[in-house]
Amino acid sequence: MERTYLMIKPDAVQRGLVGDIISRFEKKGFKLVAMKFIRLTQEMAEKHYGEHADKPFFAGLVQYITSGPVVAMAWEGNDVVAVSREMMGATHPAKAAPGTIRGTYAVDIGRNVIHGSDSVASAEKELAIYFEEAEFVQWDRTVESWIV
Ligand code: RTP
Ligand code: MG
Repeated sequence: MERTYLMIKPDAVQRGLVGDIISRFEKKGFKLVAMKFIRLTQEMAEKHYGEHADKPFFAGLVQYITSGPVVAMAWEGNDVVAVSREMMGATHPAKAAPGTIRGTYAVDIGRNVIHGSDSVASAEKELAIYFEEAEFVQWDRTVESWIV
């Protein structure tokens, strides 16, 4: 089953949006398989956003993502990587469709509420930063057949 890495960013934790954001993915039908409430170290942040290391916004991005706690999560489901990116909305909240997470809650590209892996390969790389293999929880639910 496909997996993605989703992270509720520090601005969303501060604003009390954790429950709503998790709820959207639960109600969609995706399955939560790992979750941690943590504060990223400088090293974790630089690794997570390594692909942006040469961008002008990199220092500010690392400062923001380490500024407070985040919710680090692994979610499973059919096409969860692409579908969760759709649910998040565009990177720049001004371009994020109304009703998406960023379209609903954000106005600033540097405070855009949630992170989601942009490909299956990125998901594997990112999940390995935050979780040991043994931390992924295998579980079944009886309503599964009604959702997928
Ligand atoms: P993320 O990785 O955080 O889920 O966001 P994303 O895939 O939608 O966007 P990405 O291109 O990976 O950029 C990572 C984060 O960097 C910040 N950013 N600032 N022009 C700018 O000032 C700029 N561009 C990107 C955003 O906070 C974005 O989420
Ligand atoms: Mg990205």
